[in-house]
Amino acid sequence: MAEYALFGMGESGNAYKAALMLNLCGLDWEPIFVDFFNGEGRGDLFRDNINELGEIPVLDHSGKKLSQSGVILHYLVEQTGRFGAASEDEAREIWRWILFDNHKFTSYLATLRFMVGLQKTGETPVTDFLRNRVLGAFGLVEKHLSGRDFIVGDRPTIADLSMVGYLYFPEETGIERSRFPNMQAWTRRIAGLPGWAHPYDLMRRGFPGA
Ligand SMILES: N[C@@H](CCC(=O)N[C@@H](CS)C(=O)NCC(=O)O)C(=O)O
Repeated sequence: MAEYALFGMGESGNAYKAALMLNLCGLDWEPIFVDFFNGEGRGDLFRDNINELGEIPVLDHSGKKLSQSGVILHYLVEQTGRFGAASEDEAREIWRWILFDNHKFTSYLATLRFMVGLQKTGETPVTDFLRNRVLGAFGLVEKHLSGRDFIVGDRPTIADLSMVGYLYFPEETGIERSRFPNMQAWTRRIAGLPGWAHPYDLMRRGFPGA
């Protein structure tokens, strides 16, 4: 049995944030597939034993269970000393970007990609709203990345690993990525790190027909 177990699935960019950190750090880890699309996360078994919030990812480290990707990333920094802050100011910056990511970047993009790219809902007022929110967030990040290689400081941190969580998926979202060249260069930079792997190569996929 591996030292770390990660409850998740391939389509989950939130799980990918943790999987990417585990892989980049070369840790001994194994993915545990959660049949999210068939409601496993909504069942009592999962909520009573794995995560009362009914969410993936969950990291199991020697029986200690952690949820919320930002908390998991921070815990892995504590365990490994990798991808963390070099000062207290940097630590606050990292948390600022992770919180921004969880609220304004990941949540809208993940929902847009789920509806348009996986469920194939077609265009609806909801997808239009979500896309506009994503475009707003992408615009902020594009500007922030002007003249810098990473989100905080001059090296990759867990802020980057959190924010790229949904940026490697191939499914359609109706967003032209070439409008955001700084973001494209940044995602390529992260993908060039030793140990990087695509989410679909790290965890089993669960979407029907995938
Ligand atoms: N802020 C959480 C979000 C986790 C999350 O929403 N995970 C999704 C799958 S990608 C989930 O389990 N959703 C279940 C639900 O919302 O009921 C994190 O970063 O871990």
